[in-house]
Amino acid sequence: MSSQKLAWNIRRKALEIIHNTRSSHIASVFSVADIVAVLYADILKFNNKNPKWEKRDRLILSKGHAGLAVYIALCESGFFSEKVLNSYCKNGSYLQGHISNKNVPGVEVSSGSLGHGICIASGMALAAKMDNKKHRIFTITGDGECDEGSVWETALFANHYELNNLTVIVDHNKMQSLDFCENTLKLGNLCKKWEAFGWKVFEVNGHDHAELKKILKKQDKKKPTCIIAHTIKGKGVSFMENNILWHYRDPQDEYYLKAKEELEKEKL
Ligand SMILES: Cc1ncc(C[n+]2csc(CCOP(=O)(O)OP(=O)(O)O)c2C)c(N)n1
Repeated sequence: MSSQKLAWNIRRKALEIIHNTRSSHIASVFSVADIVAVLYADILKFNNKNPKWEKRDRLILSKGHAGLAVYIALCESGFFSEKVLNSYCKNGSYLQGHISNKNVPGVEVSSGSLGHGICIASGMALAAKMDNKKHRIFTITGDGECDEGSVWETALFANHYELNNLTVIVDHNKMQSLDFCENTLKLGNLCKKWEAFGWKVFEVNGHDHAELKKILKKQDKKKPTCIIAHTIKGKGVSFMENNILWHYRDPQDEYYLKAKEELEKEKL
């Protein structure tokens, strides 16, 4: 499946599931949908018949509240059925709102407490280097998540150990849960900050698949890589874009119908 089709499926299915289960984080899922789609369609090496295949690349979604995007990508990539996907956030389901790896094939680690997934990713990268393994470790963090001190501890750590097998993608939508990042805790110039910590930094449009594909293939000889992906929170549905309400709100009634209509117009 093409990354474009996968991204559309992520948005369209997420709308249905979040509407049905009255769960949250739809704008966060839409923000990261293209990044997740390009990773699963074009970049990550995996085996859906053997999720623990030793040579697989690892993806750790550090902004675990957007887990539905990864669950949908995994379902579309053949890791589990549509029936399992549709159990998301329902009683008895293993598919928790914040991404969980318990009994969910393809999910590497549970996350959701911000600032932790990225640390686990750097530990995995160090372990892979020590064992002389060639797989890569990718992790996606939010820009609000960069308020966490542990993110910057990871930045130091990965530089110190020359973890060139580690790629951090910052979903830089300039928003967090209750306000814009600028009003919550100023991040300044994220590119310069990661560069100052010794990382190879790229800046991309986080909704441009060709650009993402090109940059995600790059790996420095020594440095860990940080991709600052400029995104729009709520991307794909006009009234959700850059509107803080849709971090937690679930689309019902006319909002659901309007969102569905807009997405259907873009169907591939
Ligand atoms: C340690 C921790 N503190 C607070 C929260 C509550 N929380 C959930 S999502 C969120 C906003 C995160 O913003 P960002 O990383 O920019 O994610 P995005 O806006 O892309 O969804 C917060 C504060 C959390 N999950 N973990």
